[in-house]
Amino acid sequence: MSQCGDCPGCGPTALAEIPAAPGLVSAVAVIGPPNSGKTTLFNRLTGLRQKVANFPGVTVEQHTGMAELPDGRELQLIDLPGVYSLNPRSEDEQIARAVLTGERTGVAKPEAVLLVLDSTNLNRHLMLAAPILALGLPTLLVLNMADDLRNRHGKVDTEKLAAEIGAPVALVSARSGEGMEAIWDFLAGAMLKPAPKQLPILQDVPQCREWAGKVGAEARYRAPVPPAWTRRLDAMFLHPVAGPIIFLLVVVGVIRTIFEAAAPLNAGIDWLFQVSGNWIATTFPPSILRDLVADGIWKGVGSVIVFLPQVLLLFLFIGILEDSGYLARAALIADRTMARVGLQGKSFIPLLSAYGCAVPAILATRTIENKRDRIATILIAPFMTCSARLPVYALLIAAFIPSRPLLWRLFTTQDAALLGLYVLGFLAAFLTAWALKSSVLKSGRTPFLLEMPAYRLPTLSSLGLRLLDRSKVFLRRAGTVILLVMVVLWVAQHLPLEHGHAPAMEHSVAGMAGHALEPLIKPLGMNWKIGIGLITSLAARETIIATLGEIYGMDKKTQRAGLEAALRRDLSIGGAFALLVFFAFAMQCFSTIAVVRRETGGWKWPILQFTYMGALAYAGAFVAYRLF
Ligand SMILES: Nc1nc2c(ncn2[C@@H]2O[C@H](COP(=O)(O)OP(=O)(O)OP(=O)(O)O)[C@@H](O)[C@H]2O)c(=O)[nH]1
Ligand SMILES: [Mg+2]
Repeated sequence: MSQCGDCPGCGPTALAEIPAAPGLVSAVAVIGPPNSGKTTLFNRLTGLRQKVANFPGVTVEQHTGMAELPDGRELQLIDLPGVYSLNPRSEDEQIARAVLTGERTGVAKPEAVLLVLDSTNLNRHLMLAAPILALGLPTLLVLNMADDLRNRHGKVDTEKLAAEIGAPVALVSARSGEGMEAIWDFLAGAMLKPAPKQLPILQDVPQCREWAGKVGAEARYRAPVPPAWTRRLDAMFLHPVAGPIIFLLVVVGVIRTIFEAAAPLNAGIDWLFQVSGNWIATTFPPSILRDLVADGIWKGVGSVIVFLPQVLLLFLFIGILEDSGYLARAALIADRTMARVGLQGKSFIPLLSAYGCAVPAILATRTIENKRDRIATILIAPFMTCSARLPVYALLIAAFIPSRPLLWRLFTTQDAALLGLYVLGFLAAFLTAWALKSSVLKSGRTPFLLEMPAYRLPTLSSLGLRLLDRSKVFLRRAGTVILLVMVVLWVAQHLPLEHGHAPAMEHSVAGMAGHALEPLIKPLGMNWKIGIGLITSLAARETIIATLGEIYGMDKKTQRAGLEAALRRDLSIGGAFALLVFFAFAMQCFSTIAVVRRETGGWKWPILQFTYMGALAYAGAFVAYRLF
């Protein structure tokens, strides 16, 4: 007589219930291969907004959030980095495994698992099911991207699959919300469980692959055919000659648009700040507070906020590249160039995201398995032109470089200058990488494996949410760090009081600090006012704009001239170039220093990096001043 429980033919026998830990909220892990839609699902279940993008390796750290069940109970969900197996190689995979096994400090050991697989790539993704099911936790197999599977004429029999693996299966689309009821049922412990199944013990990858193929076949899985245009696009983007040319054209197009399209918006915001600043100055009775707000804060912070359109346009382009699936293709063609300096294609994705901000880029290096490659990538990431440099570049270029058409009007001199600064940062990064990788950080070459995501049309809502998030980050910086620096600066400009009045700027505390720095920066063509800006820009790069805005705003001689004109009066063209080069190279960012310390586990690398970048910035600025 057969054991009833072992027979898959008997149908559902029990509920897939998550054991309730006494007094604690149960924790459920969301795990799966990279880019299978785990974070999309996590966001939908928790209502949070963790980063989602269309390339593998977006999540590099666990994130937790609460999901409220229909009966009011709460569950903790843990979104994890993607893994192909439970034999971790890179740091992000190690984190995923440590959370699953309860070894990660500060994170509850999960009592159940949502295993998220991409249903359009099931043959490969099912390989992960064996080791996860072997953990023995209640598991729901979530076959995600149901919409894609259907649209591309693939299919799968979920009941047969459930019987084959002895765990419940749900076919869902995390993006559209289709099929989510099954997941809520599972979380609420109301989902029927198929008969348990004795799974084979699989020792190695070939065995796992064979098992996955067999299970897929039993479940009548038919993989969707990739659409013809996918192949055509790949042939173009991955072409050894056309690929890099297309990439360059994309970059040039992005830079041009940032400069040209943002200008009218900048002017609009500038006007708003001027009108409102005048209103404050004329409406309120004269007082120290009014002066602080009108001259100090409004002019300073306003001169930074003016550049919001540029920064948003940049993030819009990064968003389109990431969501469309093009980024992974660019990484593949970059692999060859990267190999020349001893780095691997995997470093490309963090480096590209450093064009937004170095902090998430340094976190993203966790996907790089080779430790030395990872350190080298961390060390060069802050050379990439981050969005905080963009306002500084835009201001100085607009002030010092007249706009003239170049190359049959495809380009202007201002676009070329901005592109040149991006190239300068890039060259510094690559030469540094080459020097590091051929000396202290030498290592063998790791094969570059990156699963190509499907091409997807970026949705308006996802792009809109990204821009909203970026605007918040930008405005928060302006409203906290920069505002605080402005207040301190304003006070420093008013002390020490002379006969009860603020001293002349030169004799104020701020002026004295600038003067103290002047001998050091005079060889770079910069005066003490720029010196004050350099000091404050240590907190955050764009603070220099606010500082100069405030300094010139309070200076009776330059007050009416506007920031650009005031700068032209104070800096020679050589000095302006020196300042641009200084900003291209220097590591003026506390957050980056802190994150490098955390990720490299000590002070050695961040101190080395800060000193090296500072020395290069000084030398580069010196040369630029002499040349122009
Ligand atoms: N068509 C379709 N796309 C989806 C679905 N779920 C997620 N995506 C897309 O798949 C891509 C990857 O989504 P993520 O949620 O970032 O994937 P992830 O598994 O968290 O990826 P990593 O953190 O890199 O491991 C994004 O472009 C999503 O918009 C879905 O149900 N249907
Ligand atoms: Mg993710």
